[in-house]
Amino acid sequence: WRAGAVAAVDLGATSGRVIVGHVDQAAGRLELDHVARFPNGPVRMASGLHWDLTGLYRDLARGLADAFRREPGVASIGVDSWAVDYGLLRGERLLGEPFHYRDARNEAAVESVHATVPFAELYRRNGLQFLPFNTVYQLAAERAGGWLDLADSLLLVPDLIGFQLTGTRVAERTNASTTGLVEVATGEWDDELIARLGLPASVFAPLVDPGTSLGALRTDVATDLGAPAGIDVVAVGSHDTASAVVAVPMRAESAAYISCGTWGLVGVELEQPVTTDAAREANFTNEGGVDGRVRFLHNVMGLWLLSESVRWWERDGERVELPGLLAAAASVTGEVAVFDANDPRFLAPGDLPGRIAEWCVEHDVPVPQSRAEFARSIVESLAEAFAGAVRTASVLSGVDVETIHVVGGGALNELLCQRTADRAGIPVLAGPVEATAIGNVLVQARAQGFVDGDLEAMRALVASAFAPRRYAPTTR
Ligand code: LFR
Repeated sequence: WRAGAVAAVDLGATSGRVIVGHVDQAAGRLELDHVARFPNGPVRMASGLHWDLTGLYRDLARGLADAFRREPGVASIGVDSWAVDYGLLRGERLLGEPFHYRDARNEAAVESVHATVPFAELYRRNGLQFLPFNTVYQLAAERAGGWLDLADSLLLVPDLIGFQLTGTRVAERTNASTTGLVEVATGEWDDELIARLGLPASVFAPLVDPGTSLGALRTDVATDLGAPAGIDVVAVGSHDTASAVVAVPMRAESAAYISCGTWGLVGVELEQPVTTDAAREANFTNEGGVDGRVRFLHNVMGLWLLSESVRWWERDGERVELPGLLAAAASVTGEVAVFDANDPRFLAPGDLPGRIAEWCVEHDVPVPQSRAEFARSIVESLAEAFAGAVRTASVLSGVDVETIHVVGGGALNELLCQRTADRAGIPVLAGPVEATAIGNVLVQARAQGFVDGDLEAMRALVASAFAPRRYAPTTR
């Protein structure tokens, strides 16, 4: 097979990036060229919390133009992002900026959905953990507001960007699996559920698997980007977590993974879903993975707890540098509060340190007294939640976990990796940091014929190109 280059657009909830991946499987080579990085986050408007999709599109388009300048040989483009959020369109026109999943509008919608279809039945059908922002609840809110009457199509964020680039409308399957409207047993839209919830079936696009071509860039877009005519846009594992799991250099039969960015997604990879009562009660999800694998995992609040605390401390213009904060956290001696990192009170933006303090008072544990203590308390609480979720994933799935892989930005957080190893009593292998972009690159590279083989072959390439860092458990 040939060597080649592809461009990955990876949009996270706090930042987006464009990365060119150079792949030469025969030589065991996989290199990333970081072309562009831009901030992302919620924008509060009169109607609620939104994404600045237009701004993101401008930034990623600039990044792609840079990518083609730097590497004219880029063969294709793939886009991944966070899950569940979508744009509504009428014709080619977007009906407003997409809502941010942290918007508060879903509370009433959850009740109305569960009144029609009780959660236990939903779980049997879609296999998804309860998260108040799953698309199914957001759509109940849209319906109540009359917005679905105006729309003729709905596209999840990466599909929406793929549509801007190519004019083709699809629903990539890994991300569609997070809507709550795809049957876990078949991977197809659940038409009966869609009808029972009073949603218009016609707005949903045809499902496609990762690796499917959406076709070439529209000619006007190719001109804007300075891209050669005929550049292909490929549907990757467009849910960022699906792409990240592709690039976990693991042996799935004996490993757990933690994809740690804004969220900490903790689980195992399975061939078949687990939708038992115990899995439902533990709030474990069965999301669609690349090559038909199942991502059996639980959402833990993740680095959001740190980043949103820092944002709060910086609200008056002061700068709080993360490396300094984490170094101070590492040197805190003595016990700090371990709070429940899964508590839904931590979901919304705003005064997170205040809410952590409130949790501690309610549970009669000492409130952290300094920023360093808050940061340490967050790290310990995340590590504890991670270790707990690994244990639960193992019990529910029967996977005997010998190694925990931490990928994503969290792999750079030494204190978090070490404390996760300590609290789990299992070694942690950290890296790659850019797992999501790597998974995006690999699925495109395979579609272009630059990479051959199954997930295991792709993971072997990742393991040879990015040596993980090992944290052995210590008792403390
Ligand atoms: C991670 C992620 C999670 C999803 C959450 C919200 O970036 O995609 O997998 O549950 O964001 O979409």
